Parts: sequence; structure tokens; C-alpha cells
Amino acid sequence: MAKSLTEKILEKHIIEGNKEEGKEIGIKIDQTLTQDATGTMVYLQFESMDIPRIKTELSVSYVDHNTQQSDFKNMDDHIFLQSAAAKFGLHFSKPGNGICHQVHLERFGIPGKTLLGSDSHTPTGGGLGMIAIGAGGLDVACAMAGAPFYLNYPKVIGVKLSGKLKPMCSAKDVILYILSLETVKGGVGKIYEYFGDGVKTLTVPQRATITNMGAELGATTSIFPSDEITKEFLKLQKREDVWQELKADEGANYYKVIDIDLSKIEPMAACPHMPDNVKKISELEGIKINQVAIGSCTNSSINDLGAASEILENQTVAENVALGISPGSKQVLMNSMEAGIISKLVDAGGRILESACGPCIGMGFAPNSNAVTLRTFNRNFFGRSGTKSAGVYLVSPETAAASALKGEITDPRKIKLDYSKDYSSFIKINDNLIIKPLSEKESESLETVKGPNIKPCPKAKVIEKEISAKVILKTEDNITTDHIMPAGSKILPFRSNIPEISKFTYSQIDENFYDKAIEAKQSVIIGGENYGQGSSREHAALAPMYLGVRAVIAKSFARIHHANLVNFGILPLTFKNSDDYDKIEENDILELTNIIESLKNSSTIIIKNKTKGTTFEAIHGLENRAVDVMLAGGKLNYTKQYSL
Ligand code: MIC
Ligand code: SF4
Repeated sequence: MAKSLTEKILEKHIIEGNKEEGKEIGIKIDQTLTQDATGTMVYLQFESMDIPRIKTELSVSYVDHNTQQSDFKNMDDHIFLQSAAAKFGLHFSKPGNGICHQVHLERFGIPGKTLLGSDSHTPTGGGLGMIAIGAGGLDVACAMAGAPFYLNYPKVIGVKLSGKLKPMCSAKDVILYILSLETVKGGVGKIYEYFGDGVKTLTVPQRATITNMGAELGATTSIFPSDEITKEFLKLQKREDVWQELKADEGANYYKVIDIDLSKIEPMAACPHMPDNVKKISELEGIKINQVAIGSCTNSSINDLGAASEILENQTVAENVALGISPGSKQVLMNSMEAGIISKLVDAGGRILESACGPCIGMGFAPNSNAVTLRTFNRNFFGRSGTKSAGVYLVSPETAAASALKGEITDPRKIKLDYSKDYSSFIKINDNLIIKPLSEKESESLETVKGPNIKPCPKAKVIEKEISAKVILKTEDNITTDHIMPAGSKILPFRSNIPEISKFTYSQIDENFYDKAIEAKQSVIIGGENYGQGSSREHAALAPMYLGVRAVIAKSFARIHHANLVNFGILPLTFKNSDDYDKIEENDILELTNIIESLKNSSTIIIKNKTKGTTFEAIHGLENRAVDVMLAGGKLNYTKQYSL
């Protein structure tokens, strides 16, 4: 039978379970990546497993998120990460070397391999033909220890591309268009597989823009075939030897097929505050802007900066616009300097920021009050830019540059009609910020180095038969992990210190959340649809766990956050009847009954609302392995109990 590419790669990696849509499988992970903001917990967890060395083919620890270093904390984290990489046999990518996903694409990704990353944009690797999945840090630690990664066998959506993008229309506009069709929850439990004649018109970085932002669909991942274009990209990276051709069989069966004619794609923007709030630029033209930021793991390849530089060449950005550029990697930065791109951008008034996540995660370059900011990033969640009153529009580099010139949202086709030049062959490689792993013998006697802000990862409580807990928060639909555990320069330095970071839990939407949780001792959160979408940060589960949250009852969950809740012993439940959501209020006392028995033998749990005197049912829907994790009191306890 004709197979999809996804099926072919998964088939080679399945070690537990069978190909049955929606059912749990365990797959072998070939490569892992971590970044510093999630990585410190990953290596603390790995260390606590007492495994001397990683068991993957390759694992890389990147530093790209917390690079502002306003005091000792960030750099203490970097040093800890470097010492852990040396001790456990990883590559270490030093700060300044670039954003994990861009660097991994350039230097490490291999078509046909599986990659698990403690960052939700790990699917960027799908641009190279990898099955690249974002996960919580503990799942990545377990994969490094040689354990399978568990996921539900996904539905495979085919995206058939035909035609060719028109000048000034870009890969970013393609994924924004798909978001407008599929929404931020349309991809849950799905893999988007691209095929068709249009694929060969897209470069690897363009494909990676699409797979990167596929994360915003809630998808497990997205993947492109590995073809001659992939080979050319790897050849330029002097890694041609890892190339192999990979594609779906003719006539492969997809759950559904989305047809896209690239020549019909127009410049688009995701309007505040959701990546699927997409409109055509033509509908937004004229909106005055204050800031433009070009960069992030979505759009910071050399051609992205090159396109912006051509639009801005010999011009000056509008008086009221601040332009910031963060190149995706040291390679992009160096080659953009040699190609004259950086001088054009600086000449036009751009500020060159570090090769790091920077403004994308609220680490500097925060916009002014009530600002309109255009960003080539992938997320525009409320408050993420660092300024609560700002509105972020997500756009292509072409639209960003054209709008920076005009001082208002502008269709780039009105500024320039040409194709932008292809800078991709402009490439000089210098890996001197990547520290290679030591031999087993050399690393044997090493110890990790922990500064005073690095505290052990707290353990979850073992689940009891009954739990009585207070509802301390009731949320709307599409709550993101940025709502649950915000990022930004004030909070990110506490990623290695759960007691401290827990004080910021839900601070964006309820300043009293921490006090309420402490007072209640045991609590429950009520959520709407797609609860926990966005980032993979397990801190959004770890901190609530630390504060005594025992269950989240929601209409539906995002994949990674659901797994993180289980990993840290918080019971994720969905309403059997979604009308019951309306019948619960904050401060109600809920009693979850007969939990252990229900987890083992039934799919539902009976919940009594003691305040209202009502009873309702919630579904746990956990597979046997997840039930065992819950019963053990979270994945750390579980892995110890049933050693890998
Ligand atoms: C993000 O884009 O939200 C982040 C910051 O990269 C996160 C990881 C984190 O919170 O550390 C992600 O996407 O997983
Ligand atoms: Fe970094 Fe932003 Fe990409 Fe997250 S989305 S990895 S913060 S650049």
C-alpha cells in the first residue's frame, strides 16, 4: 500500500504499539535538542536519573533564550548547561551561536531521523525531512536516557502545494494562510505533510518557516520531503553525506488534503493576540506602527534578512518606527555581514540585536505602551512582547521592511516588485562556538556546576483515592502557556528555581493566583478549549504542581501541555458534557471521587461540586502507561520505579 513519508519514518522508529490512529506508540529518538530556558530542568532531571551518559545518536544543548544576563543568574545557568554537556556527552552551543532551531537546521539535522526538543518549535527540522517534535523537558531527558517517546499515532494531513510564490509573497504568508484555515487548535493530534510540484520551488529555510510555525496549529509536527533542494542546502553546509531522498509514495493516503496554489498566496498578518487571527495585508494597510522586529526561529535566515535589506536599501525607516534585527545564527550574522546585508539594514536605521531569541520571548526590545509592533515571529500572545498594552502583528520580512519604511502597515508589493536576491550560497562555516562532546573516559570524573539560583526539581505528590480541592481559577478558551507561566526578562531567570518562579504563575491574568493557591493548599483549575497551547515549557505544569494544583478540568487540551501535566502528576480531565463548564464557579469546592479505581478501570471520574450540591463526570482518557505515571506521582518517580 502507498505510504506517506510520515508513515515511512515512523515505521522505522516504532518500538512500542502499533500504527492505529489515536492510539499510543513509543518511538526511538535519534537526536535531541534543548535550549537554556527549558534545558536547566532537563539536565537536573537527567542527572537525578543516575545515567552516566546520553544514549541518543546526537544531543545538543543550546543557549539562546536567556542571554540578557542582567545579573549572575543567566550565566550561572549557561555554566551549569556547559558542565552538564561535558559530563553527559552532548554538544554545547554557546550563547551567540544562535537560535537552537536555526543552528540545528544548519549544522545537525538529518533527513529521515527523529528529533525531540524541549521547545515547541522543534518541528523546524521538518523542513529537512525529519520527524521533529517538541516536548516537555522531562520527556527529552528520558529520550536522552534511551527511553522511547510516547505519542498518539497522528492523523496525517496532506498539504499539496502547486505553483510558485509571487514576488514579495513568502513562506510566512503560506503558513499564515494555513493558520487561517486550520486555526490554533486544528492541528492537535495531526502531522502536516507537504507534497506536490510546488515543494521544489521552496528552499529549505522557507520550508522550515512553514514547519516551524506549524507549531501554532497545535500540530504534533510538519514535514517536507527530502529532495535535490535539501541536498543542495546540505552541500552548502558541507554535510551532503547525510542526505537521502525521502518522499511519500505516489497515491499515499491522507486523512484529508489541503490544496494550495502558491501563486495565489498574498501577504498576510496574524493580528493581536492569536496566530490564527489572520487577515490579508490589503485589509490592514494604513494602520500606524511603532516598532518592527525581524528575526526569531521563524524568519531569520540569510534570505529573510536579505529580502528586508533590499527593500530598505538606501532608505531610512520612518521617524516613529524602531527597527530591530536578530539574526538567527552566528552563521547568518557573519554571512550577512559579508554579503553587505547588515550594512544596508544598519544604514537604513536598523538596530542589530544578538543572534538569539531576544524580543520574541520578551528578552529586550519591548515595545512602548499601546504600541503596534510588526514582528516576523511566530507568536503574538497577549503580553509576550513584554508590554501588556502592545498589539503584535506577525508578518513576513518583506511586509515588516516595507511597513518600517512607510511607518504604517504596507503591502510590500507596493514598494518593490522584484524577486529578492538569493543569498543562500553565501556561506562560510565556523563552528567555533560549538563545543564537541568529550570521550566517556574524559567526562567520567567531571561534576556539574550549580550556582545558587539552581534548585532541585520538585517531585509530584502521589495521587490519592479522593481529592477535595478548591477551584481557584476558571479560564477562557485557548489559554496559552504564556498565560500560565509568563516569560520575559524578569521571570525567565528563575527557570532553574521552581519555588521562585511559581510566584509568577498566572500573574498575567490573576495577580492573586499565587496567594489563592497557597491559601487553598489543594486546588483545581477550570479551562476552556485548547488549554495550554503554545510553548513546551514544563514550568507551566511544574509551578502549578508546586503550588498544590491537583487537577485541571478543561474542554480540551493542547498536546504538549497535556503530557506535561501527567508528567508532573496533575490530573488532566475533560468535561464529559461541556455544559458542565458553565455550572462551575471560582471558589467552588470539588471532590474528585474514587480516582485510583477509575484511572485503572474506567475512562471517567465522578466529581461532586460540594458548593453547588451537583455531580458531573469528567473523562481522563489516559492510556495504561500514563495511568501508571499518574499513580507513581509523576514521571520522575515512575522512571525511578520502573528503571529505563
Ligand atoms: C517559546 O517560543 O514560547 C519558547 C520560549 O521558545 C518556548 C520554550 C520555553 O518556554 O522555554 C517553546 O516554544 O517551547
Ligand atoms: Fe526562541 Fe522565539 Fe523561536 Fe521560541 S519562538 S525558540 S523564543 S525565537
